[in-house]
Amino acid sequence: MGFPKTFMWGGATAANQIEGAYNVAGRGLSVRDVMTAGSLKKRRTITYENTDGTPGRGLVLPKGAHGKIFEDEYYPNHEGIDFYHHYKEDIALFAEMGFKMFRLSLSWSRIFPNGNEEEPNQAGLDFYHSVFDELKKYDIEPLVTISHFELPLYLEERYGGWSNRKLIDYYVHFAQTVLTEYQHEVRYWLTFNEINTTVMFLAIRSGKTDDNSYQDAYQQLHYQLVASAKAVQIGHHINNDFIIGCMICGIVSYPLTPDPKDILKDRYAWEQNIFYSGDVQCLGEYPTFAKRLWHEHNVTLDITASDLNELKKGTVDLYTFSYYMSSISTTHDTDNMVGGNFSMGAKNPYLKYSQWQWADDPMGLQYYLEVIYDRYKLPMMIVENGLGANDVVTKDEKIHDNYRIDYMKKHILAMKTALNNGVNLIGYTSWGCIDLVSAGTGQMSKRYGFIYVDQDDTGAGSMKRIRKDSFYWYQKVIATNGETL
Ligand code: BGP
Repeated sequence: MGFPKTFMWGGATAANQIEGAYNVAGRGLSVRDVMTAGSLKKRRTITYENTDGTPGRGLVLPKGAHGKIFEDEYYPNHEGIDFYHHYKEDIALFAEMGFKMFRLSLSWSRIFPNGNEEEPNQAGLDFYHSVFDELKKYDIEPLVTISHFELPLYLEERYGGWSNRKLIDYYVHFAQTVLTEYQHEVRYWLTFNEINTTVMFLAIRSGKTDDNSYQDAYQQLHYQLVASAKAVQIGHHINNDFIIGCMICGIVSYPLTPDPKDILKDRYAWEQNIFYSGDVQCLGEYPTFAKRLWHEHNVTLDITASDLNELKKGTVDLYTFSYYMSSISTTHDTDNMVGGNFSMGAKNPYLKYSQWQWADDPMGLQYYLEVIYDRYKLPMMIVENGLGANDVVTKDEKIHDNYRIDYMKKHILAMKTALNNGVNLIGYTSWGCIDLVSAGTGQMSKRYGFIYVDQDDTGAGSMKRIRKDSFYWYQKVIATNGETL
């Protein structure tokens, strides 16, 4: 057995990492537009003061940013890879590789510049119509993430972002608008990118419970889960054929030792980081262990009876996730530690690590697929996977990225094993199919693409697109439906 004939091969991106054109056609500022490459690299959460004097929370903003742009700083989001002006060329390249699916997200502030308007910005809506038209030309199915790691800056400054219940309504209005507008062009939707990271990244970054950050993170996550459930219901109401998914950051965790304390800690890591959000989105209610987690973190949440009702009615049709690496849970002290962006903790002696200290673990992907499929029995899709690396362009303009081919080959084989073991895996969109700005570091030099983009960490470059060796390799993978790897 191999991949089903209908298997959706493709690639994935996010608006704030590719589009650029941050200040054209009526687009408002997004939180990402005021994050410098430096602040993204440090990836720290700071407290800052809003323009109206109220405290801002939870965002990685340069001190004193307040939506101001400093001319001497580099803001990677401002140009991205200028997909806004290159989308025809880029989609033609995706088609050349044989893509069946392309994952992209919508820039919220392109459609609602401040996030709280009644009427959408027509020019913003039109841009995505053009993108969907172009995809249709080549029979590439769009997979749309409604919100991928960004929101209009105004909503952050005025309301404190997702810490405020009001955000549910603004998101729902945005979701309803786009679900309606693109109903004849888009069938596959994801409500939020990596919704679980609202709490998980906090756990990875600090592991602290001595401040109120967990309180805020769990509250934000609750509002997002309610917003997601409402969007799912609206989507199904507009068109019952819509396939709407959750999107979970899938970091597999293993215990370091057979010490029962490690085993339990590992189980609890799965519960907090992976199952908590997945259970709510797939099963429609908070799991039993949620109460223990809230108690442990000293969290008291604003959850109403009507919220719980929404969660129940708004379960998803599809489980999607990102997969890059596995991690280790332990209660023991060890000198063998990793500390890269998004990865932290004890090192796994059985695995190799990337330049950014991400564990290369294809079997972890098989493990994750099997655990999750058994839990929810929903169709699954891997909507992010890939290897970030500093690619080198040779004098004759070639990129020999055999390390990337090797990484993906192993992961696709792991998918095949899971499929043969009964997992209903329906698609694979590798991350950053074209080079883009890294979410964790804010740099261009952490590249994932099959297509190289001539743009460096300071924003200099010709934006020229060049096919890497992996481009031709992936083309063959798709042409043979995963048989030639
Ligand atoms: C995921 C995000 C993506 C993407 C990816 C790789 O968490 O959904 O937006 O960027 O990670 O991370 P990075 O860009 O830091 O290498």
